Amino acid sequence: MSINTDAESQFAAIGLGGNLGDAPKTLCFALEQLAAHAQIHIIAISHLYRSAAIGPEGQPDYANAVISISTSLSPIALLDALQAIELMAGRERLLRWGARTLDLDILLYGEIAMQSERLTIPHIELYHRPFVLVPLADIAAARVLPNGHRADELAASCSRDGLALWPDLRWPSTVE
Ligand code: ROI
Repeated sequence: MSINTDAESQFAAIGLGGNLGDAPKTLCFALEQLAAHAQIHIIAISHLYRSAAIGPEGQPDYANAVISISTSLSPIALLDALQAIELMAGRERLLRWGARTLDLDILLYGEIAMQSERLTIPHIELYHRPFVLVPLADIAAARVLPNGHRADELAASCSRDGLALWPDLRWPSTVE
C-alpha cells in the first residue's frame, strides 16, 4: 500500500457497509479490490463497527467502516470504480433502503460540493448517520467537514445507540 503524492491526487472518504452473508468478509474483499486499483491508494482504515439497520425493520445488523484514500480518479470515475466492486461482491439493487451485500459510498471528495443525478458530494446523509461519523472520526478526527464542524466533534455529539465495535481478526484497521 503506498500513498499517491501526485499533484493531481485528491483526498476522499469512502463509507463501506453491508448486511447480507459474512459482511465483515465482504468489506475485507472490498478493501482488497480498492487497494488493487492503480488509481486508488488507501491512506487509513477505521475500526469495523456493527450497527443496527436504518431502514425497513427485520434486516440483519450492518458491518460499517470508513476509509480515506488518495485518488487521481474524478468523482464520477471513482463512483464507477466503487460500483464495479459492489457488482463483483454480488450487489443487487433491489429495494431502496433494503438489505444489501455491499454499499460503497463517496462521503467526501476533496473540497468538492456537487449534485448530479448519480452523485451528491458530500454524501447526503453524512451528518445524520452515526455509523458514518464515528468511523470517519477514527481516521480523520481533526478534519473540518463542509458544514464547518470537526469530524470528532460531530461523532462525539451523535447517539451511539445500536453502534458497537465489531472485533474481527480479518479486519486490517489502521487505527490504534
Ligand atoms: N443502516 C446501517 N446501520 N448501516 C448502513 O450502512 C446502512 N446503509 C443503508 C441503509 C439501508 C440506509 N441502512 C443502513 O443504505
